[in-house]
Amino acid sequence: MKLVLYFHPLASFCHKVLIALYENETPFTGHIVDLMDADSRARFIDVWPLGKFPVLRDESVGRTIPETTIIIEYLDQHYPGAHRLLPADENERLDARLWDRFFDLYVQVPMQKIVADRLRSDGERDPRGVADARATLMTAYDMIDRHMASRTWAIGKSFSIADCAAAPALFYAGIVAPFSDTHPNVVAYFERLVERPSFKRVIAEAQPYFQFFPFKDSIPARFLDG
Ligand SMILES: N[C@@H](CCC(=O)N[C@@H](CS)C(=O)NCC(=O)O)C(=O)O
Repeated sequence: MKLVLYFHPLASFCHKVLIALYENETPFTGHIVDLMDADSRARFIDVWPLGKFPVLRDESVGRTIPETTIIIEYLDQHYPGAHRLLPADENERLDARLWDRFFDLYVQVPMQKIVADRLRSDGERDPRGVADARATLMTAYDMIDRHMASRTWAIGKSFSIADCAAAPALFYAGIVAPFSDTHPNVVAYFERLVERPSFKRVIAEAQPYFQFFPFKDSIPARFLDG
């Protein structure tokens, strides 16, 4: 087996796949992509022209696998570990895929919009887009709060791909648009995610890079300690 993951330790979508890999202790070689470095960027564009990471490369079959959801499904199909992140039961699997999409599209994507806007120069900012992203996040928090009132993990009792998506999404979203005083079930769910060893490891590995996060001053102190 020769799995190579192109990623960056600070990037939230990369965290999603790292959690899946760590949950099953799947062996892989990490290849850090620095998009600010012209050579590193050019080499990565050769692998995946859209320049979005993470991307998995399975050298044993010469296959490139982009998109976090597809990467986790690929790992589940071809390198299954003790912990199946796509449940065997059809109804549960549909639920896992639904909540995976939910956390990607309605938490990660609006969070990314807010972060990306902070990096723009004054004349390039998009206040309307940021306001829309904040509104989407609030609706998503309301929905997650209702959903998690009766569940341990996103689809119930077992940890799945949906929780891999939820952990980094809520981590960064909670920094740019806090839910701590308004959504108690989101808070309780997030605390369970934070205690998960796979996610703890991801956060520990991201710590040296938090200084580059545009909202670094709002990162809770407990995540900054080693
Ligand atoms: N839909 C993609 C999203 C990946 C994505 O947006 N990755 C971000 C990092 S968290 C990225 O590559 N950003 C760099 C850029 O857009 O230039 C997935 O699920 O893999």
